[in-house]
Amino acid sequence: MDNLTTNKSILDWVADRVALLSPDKVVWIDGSREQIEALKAEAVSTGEFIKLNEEKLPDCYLHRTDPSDVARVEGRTFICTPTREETGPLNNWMAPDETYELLDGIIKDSYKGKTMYVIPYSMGPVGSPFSKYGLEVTDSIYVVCNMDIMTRIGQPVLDAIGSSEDWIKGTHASCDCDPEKRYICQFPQDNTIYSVCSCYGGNVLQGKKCFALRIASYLGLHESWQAEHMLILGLEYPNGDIKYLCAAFPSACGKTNLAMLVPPEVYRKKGYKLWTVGDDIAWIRKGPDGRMYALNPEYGFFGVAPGTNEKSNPNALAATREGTIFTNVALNLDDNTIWWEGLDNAPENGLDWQGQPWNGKTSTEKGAYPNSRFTAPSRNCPCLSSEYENPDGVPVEAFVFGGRRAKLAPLVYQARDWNHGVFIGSSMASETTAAATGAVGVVRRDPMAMRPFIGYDCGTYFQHWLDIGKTVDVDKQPKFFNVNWFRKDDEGHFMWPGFGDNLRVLDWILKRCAGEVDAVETEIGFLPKPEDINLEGLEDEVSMDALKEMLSVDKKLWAEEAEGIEEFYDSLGSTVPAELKDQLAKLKAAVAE
Ligand code: GTP
Ligand code: SPV
Ligand code: MN
Repeated sequence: MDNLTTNKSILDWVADRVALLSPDKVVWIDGSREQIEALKAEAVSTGEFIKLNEEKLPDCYLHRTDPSDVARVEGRTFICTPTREETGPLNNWMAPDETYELLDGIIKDSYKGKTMYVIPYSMGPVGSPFSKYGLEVTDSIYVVCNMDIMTRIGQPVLDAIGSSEDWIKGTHASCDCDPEKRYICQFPQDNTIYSVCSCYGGNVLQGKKCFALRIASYLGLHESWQAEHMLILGLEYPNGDIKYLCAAFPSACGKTNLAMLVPPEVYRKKGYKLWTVGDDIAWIRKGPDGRMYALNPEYGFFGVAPGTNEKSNPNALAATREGTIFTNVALNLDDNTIWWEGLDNAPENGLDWQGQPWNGKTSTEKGAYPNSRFTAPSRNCPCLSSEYENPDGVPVEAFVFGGRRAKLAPLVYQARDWNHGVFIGSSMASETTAAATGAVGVVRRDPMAMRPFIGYDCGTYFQHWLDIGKTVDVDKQPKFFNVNWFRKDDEGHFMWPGFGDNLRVLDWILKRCAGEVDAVETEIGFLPKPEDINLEGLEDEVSMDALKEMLSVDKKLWAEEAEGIEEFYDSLGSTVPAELKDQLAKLKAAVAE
């Protein structure tokens, strides 16, 4: 096939990749449907994809990854900068030259007998002032087809790059998928990414975490913008006004669900509507009017499958009914459809996520892996915002942080100002989930839900947040909030119904932004008056007493929390901004008995 570009930097790099990887053949991904269809057919013929029931799930496929390769590997993810200090203490570090040598040694000639696919992709609509471009070479059709859903790919991207040398160089090599040789490496100074010995989404769909967060956060630091692990949603009021907010929750803590929620009936009847702009990543910058604007650089949803159902998230489910790739879910052999925990009617005649015979009625084993995922095109989402492709993004009223905290964190509270908001984000903690390898349910600090994704030093990242605030007029600054849907009672039950009912909290948040409701000032920030959270239609599920408990501040627990934050800041070293230490001192003084 002919090259699709005359860009010398691209052609030289591709030639260099060919020399290193020794593929039998090079295929440029042009973005045509015919090419993608042919690749899917090829993947079906080799067993890499299982074609699902065309009537029930048109153009949908199942893929299983190696059982050792089912989540992001934070322990094997590296930021490779000339000095250790640049990466900060939260990131793993290796020196660039040694790393290239190590990785090139592992992947040398590993494409022998295979095809090298060259994927030009854009993060953000092609041509938007926010957008950035990259190329990923891969030996995996699964990666090509996922990138096709998750990003804008092909000839228009090469045309937009033109003769520029400003694009991200990405190398993916599946090799033998050996976990001991698995490396996910970002080289921010070189605009370079390597994903080696893995085929799991977050490790190898480089547009997502590697580029749109790790590399992009580094670019944002130097270009005065932000790349955040945030959903973007719009709430439409009965009068037609739409207000947008961004929310950062750690992996598998509810971004996709919040971004697509169905308003409770009492709101729907009044004419409230919710619109999805993004479910995982936001690129944020100041607009010409001085307000902050957010854009979703992705083109699809790589969502957690288990728990997604008609009740919890009908919009996500609808998004997966066509053109979707399912990874590590169970297969229903009776009708060749898929299944995961949280759906009704577990198949009796099924295969589990590893392809073993599995009876969903009798088995005590899980059918789907807890971090099984769907890759669904955004256009399928029934509540996709009309502003989704707006090249300028949407104006942001609020930044919302949140995590899984069984105790302590109230349902919602508001920061006093920008710097206090940055303090709240910087000190977030959450229970770990199956989205990354390692123990599940352990509380750890996860600042701004970015712990695994900051492409440089954490203290410097906090400073960047503070610096951005200084560039925005106070009356145009988004307001900061913290939410917690995961508070548990003494019996271990969630106290808040969550999902669609979270709109009740968003309603309060946006009312605060509009100055339409007052609040109670406490030691930790502004809390709602319990009567200002609309419980209409929810009276049977949440009592006023329970709500009051979810909106209370336990000073003793907060004093312990402040100790934990101090320990965390100490572990981050000298770059933690003095402003945030002052915020911590204020909290400590306020909650001291
Ligand atoms: P990543 O894609 O890993 O970044 O995850 P995410 O933040 O998009 O999380 P997602 O919305 O996929 O939710 C993850 C899990 O949390 C699912 O099992 C959901 O069912 C559950 N969940 C989401 N929202 C809520 C909620 O409001 N309450 C409760 N109890 N669980 C929720
Ligand atoms: C996350 O883990 O935050 C995800 C899934 O969104 S992954 O793409 O694997 O990072
Ligand atoms: Mn995520």
